[in-house]
Amino acid sequence: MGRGNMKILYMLTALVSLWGKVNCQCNSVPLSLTASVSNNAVLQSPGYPVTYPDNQACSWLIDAGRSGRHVIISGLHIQLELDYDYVTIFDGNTLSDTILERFTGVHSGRWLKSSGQYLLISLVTDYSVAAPGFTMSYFAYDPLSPHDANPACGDEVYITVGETYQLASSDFPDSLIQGVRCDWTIRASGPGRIIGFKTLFSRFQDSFDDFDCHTDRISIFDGTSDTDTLLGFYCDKLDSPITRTFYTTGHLAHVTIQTIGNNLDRAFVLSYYELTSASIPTTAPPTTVEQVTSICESTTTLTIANGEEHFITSTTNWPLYYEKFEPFII
Ligand SMILES: [Ca+2]
Repeated sequence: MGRGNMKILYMLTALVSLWGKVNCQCNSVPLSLTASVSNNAVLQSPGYPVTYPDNQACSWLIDAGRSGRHVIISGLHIQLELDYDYVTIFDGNTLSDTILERFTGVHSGRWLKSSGQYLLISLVTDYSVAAPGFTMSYFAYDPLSPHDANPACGDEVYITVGETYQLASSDFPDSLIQGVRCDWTIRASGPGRIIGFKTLFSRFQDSFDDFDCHTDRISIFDGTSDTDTLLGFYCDKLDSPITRTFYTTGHLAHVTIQTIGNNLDRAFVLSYYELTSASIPTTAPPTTVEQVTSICESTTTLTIANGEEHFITSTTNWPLYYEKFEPFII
């Protein structure tokens, strides 16, 4: 029986057994969400990752907070009943605004940027056959405030307490070109202050095996040059779940970006801010990342210390498809 015939069978079943039954969990008014300039938030469809309900017309309005900012969606994974259930993303705050994308079926690892302050997301499902739905991360990209998020290579950036700053790849979200090398020095307001960094968006799909960032990477140094202590680096592939936070020991930081890999699709947004060492969260993520590879059907013991944050993914390819295992028979 073909997929279409299966759907007709479901339709008949629904008509016979569920006539008049509407399981509506969504409000017709969009749920308002505010995107942060300092953190990613996660939005998921009702019931995710099991199944969404039938007969839904849900919508979510994401506000970047003010004019000049943009809503960035990343890590968008969608599993919908093909051709019958839809996610539509509008470039504005009404259902009559321009459609950025309309999804049905399965999509993985997508990202989108609003042209203005708002992004409206709509989920419409019909009366039978459900699927997991969608999950995505979102934040507000502010290219101008408090400072230019794209300072010229070699610039010194002065920051003050109480603001969140962003540093983005040039022409974000367009891709960086190969062979870029840029350095920036960031100065907090004075001794006794430190600087915290984290990634909001990182698209470095250079190599699935490049977990150590040998090619494209953003590096954070504890001082004013790349000869100072390396605090850590970011080279996360599209949709990496790993968002590490690095803290300087003093009020100076040096950031470098290098792109020498062959991949043409790379971009990033960092957020950073000034704080005192006493205000570092006690649950700060680790400043190094250890990759543990386990073999299926064996058990791996992982040890974590108090305050550490670890991530488990299915494979190093995550969130792309895992590799097919072929039994080897002689
Ligand atoms: Ca459906």
